[in-house]
Amino acid sequence: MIKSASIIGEIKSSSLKLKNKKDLVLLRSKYLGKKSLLASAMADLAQLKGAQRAKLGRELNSLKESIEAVLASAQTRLEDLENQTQYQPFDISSPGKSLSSESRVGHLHPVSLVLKETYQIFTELGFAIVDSPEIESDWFNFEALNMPATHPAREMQDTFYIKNSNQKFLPRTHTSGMQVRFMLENKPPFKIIVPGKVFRSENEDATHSWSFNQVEGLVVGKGVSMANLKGALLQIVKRQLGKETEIRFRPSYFPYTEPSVELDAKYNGKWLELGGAGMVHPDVLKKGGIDTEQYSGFAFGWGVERIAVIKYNIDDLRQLWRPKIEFLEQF
Ligand code: FA5
Repeated sequence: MIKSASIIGEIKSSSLKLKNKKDLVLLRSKYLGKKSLLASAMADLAQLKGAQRAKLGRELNSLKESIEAVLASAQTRLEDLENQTQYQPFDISSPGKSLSSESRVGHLHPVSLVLKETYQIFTELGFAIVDSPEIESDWFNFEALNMPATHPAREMQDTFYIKNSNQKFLPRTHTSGMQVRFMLENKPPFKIIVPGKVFRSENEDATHSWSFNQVEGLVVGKGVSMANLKGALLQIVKRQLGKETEIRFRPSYFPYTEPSVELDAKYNGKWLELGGAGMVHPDVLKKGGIDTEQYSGFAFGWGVERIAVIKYNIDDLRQLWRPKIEFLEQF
């Protein structure tokens, strides 16, 4: 006669003491193996007949199912235990590995390297670095800069608009939106640079991407002239790109500067446009609440990726923002 209840009690208490999967295999063979009590009771079934045989058969099957259930839950418990030892919690604030040939240590992105140097040069020259919003109002980005809704100059800065804003807000197309924003909140004289990301609906190529960085410059004071603008830009750009870099100014047009110029640098035998600049248009100064009888100013805005292209001899500016570690590791 087999005592199911005591067998189940026995295996349950043994299963709680298991330490690893090897113990589990031994326990399984003790209760379900060829030499187990259950196996010999099953073999004895053959000698019984009729209803007695059917009754005992049912009892043995139910015992087998109970044993299997105990073994399955023991297996789950052991697997959980194994995972816990495998994935030990660790302190993410503890110091990293020391420098060695195997450890990969990150470094600044080439655009960040260029910006770091830009900040150094401009702060030495007494400029303040001003933060600015990436989502700008249509008014600061365009209207305040003499580009009303129908102005053809908007075409060159075709862009995305913020949904449900009735075309009032946009990811800024240039950092120039900061000019009037800053003038309204500060009294001249001031010298600032405004670095930041800008966005355009652009046909991409080796020198154009849909999102890039600009550095805006704005200087307002008494007697600020075009000669100051030229001198400052020549000095700053040469410091960033090296004295030997050939640079030229070319007449241009921006609705918010008068006169306007474009600044190019020679790269691989060709002229590459770095940025636009000019004397701040009196209408723009007025919109910023500045007395044009007393003050004048110049502004410029250049592309940071273009500086990186020349400085690091990169053949396609789009590579800078592709997640390719082999490319970025070169800098
Ligand atoms: C402007 O964005 C004017 N706001 C610059 C300015 C500021 C003029 C202040 C006058 C006074 P432009 O669209 O040309 O101008 O862009 C300036 C520079 O940004 C370009 O010369 C170039 O260096 C860079 N740039 C323009 N478009 C792209 C692009 N798609 N990808 C990468 N760099 C670009």
